[in-house]
Formats: sequence, structure tokens, C-alpha cells
Amino acid sequence: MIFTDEQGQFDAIIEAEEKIEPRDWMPEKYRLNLVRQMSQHAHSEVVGQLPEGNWIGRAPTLRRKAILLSKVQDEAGHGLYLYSAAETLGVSREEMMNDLLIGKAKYASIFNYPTLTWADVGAIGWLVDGAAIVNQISLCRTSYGPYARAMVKICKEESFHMRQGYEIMQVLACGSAAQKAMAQDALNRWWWPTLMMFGPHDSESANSQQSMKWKIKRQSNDELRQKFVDQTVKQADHLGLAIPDQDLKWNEERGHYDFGPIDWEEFARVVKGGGLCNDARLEARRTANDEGQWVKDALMSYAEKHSKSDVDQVA
Ligand code: FAQ
Repeated sequence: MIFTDEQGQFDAIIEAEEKIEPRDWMPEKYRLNLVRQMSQHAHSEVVGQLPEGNWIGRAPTLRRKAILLSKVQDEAGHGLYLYSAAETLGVSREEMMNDLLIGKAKYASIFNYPTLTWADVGAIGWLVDGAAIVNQISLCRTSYGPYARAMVKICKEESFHMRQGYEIMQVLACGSAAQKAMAQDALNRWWWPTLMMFGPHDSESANSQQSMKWKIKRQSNDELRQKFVDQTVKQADHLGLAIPDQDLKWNEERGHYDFGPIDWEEFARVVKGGGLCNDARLEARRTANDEGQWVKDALMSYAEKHSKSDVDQVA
């Protein structure tokens, strides 16, 4: 079908489950919504290195240290794919990074909680990466091509991350009484913040309705949260650990687990900067930015010289 108007062409691509590519016309609000979500996603990957990074120097064995190093490095790579994908929408990495450093841009609330014990590294891999996979599998079918393609590679790596976290929990849960208690304590502290990762309930979600119409989001916040709960209850049972929710029970009629109320006041406080680690997380990013400035300057100067000599050669 040939369309004479740009909007009609865009609508047809979305309707046909095809991808919008950077060269295609797109409504300005579609572009801005994607920049918002993708840059938040990229920032989450980069800030998300910090809680686990806290344990690289204290991992219990050399093998654990090597695995954790590799996992944290993967998160940096995910940030890189996502910033690159967002750049195809006409926003520069510097602008996105600056918005993070001045506290304007959001990133996932979960990364403002502290990692107090080694079991927290297990809980992050199992629960936080587990939640991220549920969300990101769905985003593999997002309507913007570069975002969808980045998600495919990211999901493969997240599966390994989740496995390594679950394996840490398994070893602790089968260990001494003190180790099992440490695993249970980590589950108790990370469970509710992980459920908050999926965002507000659908009725309160400002962006969902439009994002679903544009097929940027393929499943709602509540649908994804429910999927995560349903799959994780069985995993906790297998570990012999208890999910800290007295209201959690199987609902035969719905074919899903019911679960207790989420503390949305806590969520709002953490998103607005009042979590235990918000200040420390931003401070760490600012320091990394300042201390790495000379590397960026050197690379830019090399790139400028290099591209100039290429031009000279062609001339
Ligand atoms: N934290 O209207 P909605 C990872 C904000 S990656 C902070 O429902 P939307 C890997 C939201 O931005 C984790 N803010 O928003 C890893 C909006 O504010 P705005 C990150 C949140 O976009 C693992 C407002 O609330 N994953 O973990 C949160 O339709 C281990 C209203 O919300 C992604 O970013 C929150 N949890 O749906 C790395 C996935 N939730 O922008 C290291 C991509 C909501 O209007 C270690 N993103 N808000 O000012 C998404 O799928 C969506 O953006 C949602 C939110 C589902 C997060």
C-alpha cells in the first residue's frame, strides 16, 4: 500500500507489526516518548552497576569475583547499546548524560537501595535481573527497530545474570543456618522494591496508554508485574525461602498469585531522590564523569585529527 501522508505511513507500519526505523517519519511525541524511556533505561543500566560493584572487591572467592566483574561489565555494555539506540532519535549522549548528572533524568528506583551483604548480590541477579528480563522480553517486540534489536542481545545476557544470582542464592540457602538466614534477609529487603520496578499500577501510569497504542510498550506495568510474581514464587519455593508477603496466595479463578499492597509512598519518595542511596549514586556518576573527562578529551582529539587526515587523503 502506498501512502501519500506521513502519518498514514507511520500508522500502517505500527498496525502491520513492522519496525519504525531512524530514517522513517515519526510523530514528534512518539520520538520524545522513546527518548524518555530509552534514556531512563540506559541510565538504569549504568547506575545499576553501582550496587553490585560494591561487592567486586569483597566477593568470597576468585571465581565469584570474576563472574561478578563480568556481569557488572555487561551492564555497562547494555547502557552503551541503549545510549547508541537513543542517539538515532537525534539526542546526543552528552545531553542524556548531563540530564542524569544534574538530577533531571530518572533511572530505576531499585538502584537506590544498599547492598549490605553478599546475599544481596544473589538477590539482585535473581530478582532484579529476573524482573528486568520479564520487562525486556516484552520490549524485544517494541515498535522502534534499534530499541527492539538492542533488547534481543541484552536479554541473552540478562538470562546469564539471573542464573548467576539464583545460583548464589541456592548455595546460601543450602548452606549453614547463618547463610540461609542471610539469603532470607536479602529476599525480605529486595522483594518489594523489585515489584516497584514495573512502575505504578496501570490506572496511575501516565505514559502507558499512549505507549501501548504506539506499541512501544507491549504489555502493561501490572501484567508484567503479575508475570514476574507468578514465575518467582516457584523459584523461592525451590530455594526453601519465604516471600515476605502474608497476602501471597494462589487464586484458582484468576490462574495467578494474589499479592499484597505495594507501598507507593516509598516508591514516590525514592524516585524523587529520598532513597537511602540516591545521593551516593549520583555522586559516584559525577565523580566518574569528572575523572574520565581526560579520556574523553583525548579520544575526541584523536577522532578529530583522524577524520581530518582522512579528508586530506581523499582531497
Ligand atoms: N523507577 O507512566 P509510567 C535493569 C516513572 S534495567 C523510577 O508507568 P512508563 C537491568 C516513569 O519513568 C531496569 N521511575 O512510565 C539491571 C514515569 O516518569 P516520567 C530499568 C519509574 O515509562 C539489572 C512515571 O514513573 N528497566 O534492571 C519507575 O510507561 C541489575 C510514571 O510511570 C527499564 O527502564 C521505576 N521503577 O513505564 C542493571 C525498562 N517506574 O518519565 C543492573 C524500560 C516508573 O513520566 C543490575 N522501561 N517510573 O517522568 C520501561 O519499561 C518503562 O519505562 C517502565 C515505566 C515500565 C519502567
